[in-house]
Amino acid sequence: MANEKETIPGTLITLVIGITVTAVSIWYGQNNNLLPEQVSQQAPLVDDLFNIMVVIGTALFLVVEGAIVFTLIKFRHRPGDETDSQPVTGNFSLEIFWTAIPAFIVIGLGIYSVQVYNQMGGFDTGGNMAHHGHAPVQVASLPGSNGPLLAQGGDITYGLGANAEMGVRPADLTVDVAGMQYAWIFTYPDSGIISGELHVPIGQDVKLNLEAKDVLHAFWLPQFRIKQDVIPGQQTQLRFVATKTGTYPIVCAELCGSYHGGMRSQIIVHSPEDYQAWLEANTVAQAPGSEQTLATLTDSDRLAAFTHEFGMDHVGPTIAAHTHL
Ligand SMILES: [Cu+2]
Repeated sequence: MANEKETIPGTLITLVIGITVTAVSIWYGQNNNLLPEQVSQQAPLVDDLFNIMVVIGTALFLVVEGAIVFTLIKFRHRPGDETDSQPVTGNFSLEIFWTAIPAFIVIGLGIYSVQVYNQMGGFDTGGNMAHHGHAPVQVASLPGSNGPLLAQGGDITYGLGANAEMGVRPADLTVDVAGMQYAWIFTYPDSGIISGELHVPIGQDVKLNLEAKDVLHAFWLPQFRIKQDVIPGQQTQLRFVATKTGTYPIVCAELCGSYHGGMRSQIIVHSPEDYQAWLEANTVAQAPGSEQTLATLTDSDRLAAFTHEFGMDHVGPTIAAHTHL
């Protein structure tokens, strides 16, 4: 007689909560706006992985925090209740359940992220070096391993390079990047241009060869979703295709000294015509005739242009001490 009042079955409530949590998590995963705009062909690969992690994170947050809030209200101390709570000694099935689910999530995310890394050319960085006059890299496998680990001949390149599809053709544009305390210097081997900013044409396959002059740095293009360590005496690589014209930040992402925070520059993505114009203007400016003027300058004078651009006039002499242009 006491149970005559009709109630909603617990399974139905669980089902509604499950659907709501899933829907909210998927919506937030697609609309989180936590990342800056996408400016490279590689960016969507990284963002899709990130958004899936946000979906899973949101669902976990809602379930865990929801359970805590529900428990706080439902099992709160009521006036006059001096009894002990129920002794709980464990629940084997529940423990299996909450161990297995995170294990599947972590393994799944691991496999997915390796796939993204592979698609961005992380496993085949040196695969296209033969196109640029270097000796072809012979890759050997270590006993017991099933992947290429060591390149014979001492030429090992790390970074994000050409994936299997891009690897068969050389990059459209190659730029050598030197990182030093506290500036980036970009050298264009094809035209001889030296610049404190990175200029690239839109839609072109760009390859960066990175190397540090002094200590460890990291070359980070947040809008392109690529980042690579820059190491003294060891070349690393990045390869990307820009998809949007504009000016975007270049950030050093490795604590490299007292002015690390000021080690910034810019990447300018041009339309093909604008890039051609920049190329011509700078090829003229740095033509052999002007070299004499350049040669009469001291290192500090030559670098003043760069340091001024970065708003770091105070570190000019430091940079000069580390540069051997
Ligand atoms: Cu740095």
